[in-house]
Amino acid sequence: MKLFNRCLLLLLILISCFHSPLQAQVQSKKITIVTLPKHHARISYGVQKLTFALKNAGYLVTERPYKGALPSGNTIIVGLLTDASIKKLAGSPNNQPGKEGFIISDNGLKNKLLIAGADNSGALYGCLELADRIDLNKKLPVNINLHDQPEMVLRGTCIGVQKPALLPARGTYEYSYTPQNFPWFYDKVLWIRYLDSLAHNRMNSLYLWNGHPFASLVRVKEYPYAVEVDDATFKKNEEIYSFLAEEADKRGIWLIQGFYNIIVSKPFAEKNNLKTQDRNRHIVPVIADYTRKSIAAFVEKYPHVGLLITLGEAMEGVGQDDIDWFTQTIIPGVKDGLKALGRTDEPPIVLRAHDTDAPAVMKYAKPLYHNLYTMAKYNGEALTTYEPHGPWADLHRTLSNIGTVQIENVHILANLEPFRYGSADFIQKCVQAMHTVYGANALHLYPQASYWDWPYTADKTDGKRLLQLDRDWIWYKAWSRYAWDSKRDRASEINYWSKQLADKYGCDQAHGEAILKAYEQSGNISPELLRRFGITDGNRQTMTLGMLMSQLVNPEKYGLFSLLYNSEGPVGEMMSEYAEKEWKQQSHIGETPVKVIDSVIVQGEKAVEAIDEASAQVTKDKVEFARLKNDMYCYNAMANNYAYKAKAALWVLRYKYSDNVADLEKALPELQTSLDYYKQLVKLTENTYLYANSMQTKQRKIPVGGNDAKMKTWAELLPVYQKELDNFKRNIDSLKSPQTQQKQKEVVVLKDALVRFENSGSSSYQVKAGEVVFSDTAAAIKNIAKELAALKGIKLSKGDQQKNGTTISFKNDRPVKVLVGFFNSKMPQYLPEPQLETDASANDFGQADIKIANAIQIDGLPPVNIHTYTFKAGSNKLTLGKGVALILGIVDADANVPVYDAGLSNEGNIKDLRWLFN
Ligand code: GTR
Repeated sequence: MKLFNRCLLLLLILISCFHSPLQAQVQSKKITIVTLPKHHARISYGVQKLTFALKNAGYLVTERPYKGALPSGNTIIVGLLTDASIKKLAGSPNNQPGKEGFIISDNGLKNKLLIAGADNSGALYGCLELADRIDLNKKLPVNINLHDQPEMVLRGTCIGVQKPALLPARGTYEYSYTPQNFPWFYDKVLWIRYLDSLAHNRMNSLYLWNGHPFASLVRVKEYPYAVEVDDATFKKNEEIYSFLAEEADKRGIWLIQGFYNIIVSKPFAEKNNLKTQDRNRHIVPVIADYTRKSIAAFVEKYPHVGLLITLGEAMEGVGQDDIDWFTQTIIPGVKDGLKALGRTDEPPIVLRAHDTDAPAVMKYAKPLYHNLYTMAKYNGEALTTYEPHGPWADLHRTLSNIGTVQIENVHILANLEPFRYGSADFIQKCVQAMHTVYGANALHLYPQASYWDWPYTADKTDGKRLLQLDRDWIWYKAWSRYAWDSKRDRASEINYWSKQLADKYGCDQAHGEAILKAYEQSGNISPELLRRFGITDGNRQTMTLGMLMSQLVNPEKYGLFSLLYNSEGPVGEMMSEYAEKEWKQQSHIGETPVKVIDSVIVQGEKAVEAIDEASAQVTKDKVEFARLKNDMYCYNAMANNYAYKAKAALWVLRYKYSDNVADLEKALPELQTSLDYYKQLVKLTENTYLYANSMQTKQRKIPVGGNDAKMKTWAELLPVYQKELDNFKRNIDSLKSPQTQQKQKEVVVLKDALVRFENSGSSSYQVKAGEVVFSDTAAAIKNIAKELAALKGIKLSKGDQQKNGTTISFKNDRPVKVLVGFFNSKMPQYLPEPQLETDASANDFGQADIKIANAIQIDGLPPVNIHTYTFKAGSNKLTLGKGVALILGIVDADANVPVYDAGLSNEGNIKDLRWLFN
């Protein structure tokens, strides 16, 4: 008992010793947040976040409305500069913050701190800024007088309401909003997490991408049958969409719905006997009426949601139709909606410069509507450079100069998928280039990887799949940080990011900096590789899966996308140019392939070194760190795989001039080394990744076709690369020994299939030298690839093709392929070859690739490349857009149309080296 009493006494003494300071501490940590009555939901949201941060730092927080006087204790006042009482407290700041700006100041305010926003978003950002500072230092800042505002006016991300594969019997981008298609779309908790993260990054816009969202979201009185979801889903959609728009608005985020033209819903198409989308369709009145009314209904129902318009892909190419559609259907649709609401303000409309002549469209649209924005892809569908130039930069500048705001679209990152990317340095320089080179002032950001698979990443995990939102935090954070302010000083940025990384992985600042270094070294690898060796900036190429030798030595045979080289990198040389100059002993210009070979090898090594250095010090989030580390090893293996392959390719390109087999022999060990690195990549990814690319349709072509979600892992591709090496060895051997020299391959002579033509008036001609190819000109064949010489072509009028396009109707009992000759020229009179970068349907008939290149020589005309269009048995129609092309015959679908270069061109023969690897 005595002992108990003694203990109790001791305890009481101890308590009393600590009591007074503790009480004092609590006292000084009491704080009141005062807000003006009837404030906007954004301010409530900001105050809520601020309260949370204060409480976390140990403050006792109370909130109360302003009633004429301020409390005597520690107080934070949150309001708008437009309010007289707030303005008074702010004094008369000489630099009043602009749109979305704020002041945080305790200047001359004793125990008061003021957060004054230029507008509701500004007040929100002021609260978030203060909350961040409290989080960092665990206390309220003192002697603060901060004025800030964002540099870019729109800062947004996008989410694809789309899937990795097409739905049965549906076209590209055709996904209705249903819980079956998109379970995540109905997950409110996930939305809140995502919106919170956007707000935390000070993003103010969120774009939803879909082909035709209207039939999932609105009913049009005149077209009730167009809705393509059942009643229960429709209700759910209304509910979740309103929730999303409202929650976004609370966070200062403007929701924007994207759509493609001209796509209609399936029930609408069926009822009106139309296709849901048709690249070659002109404007049809009933579709125009339906679309206009759908847009009006949408604007009426969701007046605070903006619209993002793609005037292309599913609409007859660039031209008057685009202008008419925008000015006579879309803008009037928005205006109808506003009129029905009695509104006179104009919600913003964003016009994408994709597959359309945006400057021309804007010229006609501007007088009709005032709140217009433009948007164009920053580096195509990839991340390649912060030194853009050339014609693509010209387009951006033209759009910026219109006087409306130009938004930079960091589109699908086809060369970054699926590895982690977080080079703050590269990203900052890109945002700077957006301003200085392009004259733009807004950002639209795609997910770093797995766009088509939102919300998941490609990581293979034991349990739950990772979310992009979590995994790619640094991607979102870096772009939005520089969208807010691109001019931040580099030395402080290194500190900032090192601290972020040190906190995330529980290591000291120095090791945080090592992690940053790994990100930044690896961050140059994919951009450099694609811009120097790639075929395209489009997502038809998955760069991390590697490239075939034939693609490196003859990229022009794979639909080389010239913008990649003339715009989307620093000035430099392609491999073929480099090889030619070397052979001719001419001097080189700018970034050469050899420079990139050397630089990616070094960067791969440094990235691995840096991540290894950090490795031992990591104490937090170890599993994620291990994944990041593995990615650095992947970057290194990929860099070397490409570098050694490019070295091999340069020897092969030299052989083009030297005809010396010794050059090919020098390529062999380089190719072997490249394959060894690829095998490393297979090992590193086998258990860590589900796929390399999230678009898993036949639209994927490079390195090989991605039909039916195949060929999407490194392991699947390995046999292909092994085979190209074996073939190369064999072909070198056969070149070396004349006895075993390749036998001249038998020439396949293609034969006409049995087909009944239903076009009236068209005549045929024998496809051979001397024959005239058009009904209205004298142009005649001079030389023709031997395979084609037995076919009958269809003689068409060149003039008519230019004016109206080409349609061939026929009946066939067995599947067939139509051989179409495209003139290899960018001149507007010629029909452009199928191009997946601007037309996602460009491989619907298997027509994307060139089969026989330079197949026909006609005096005065460009060389002709043959593509084939496959049709099932039945009544068929081949529809081509406006422009001159040749229909060279129809053969059985299983006929073997060889893939090669016949070299028949008025400019002389072009050497094709692809056979070396076949
Ligand atoms: C296409 C690309 C699509 C889509 C489209 C666009 O060429 O393949 O995935 O991104 O461009 O820009 O809308």
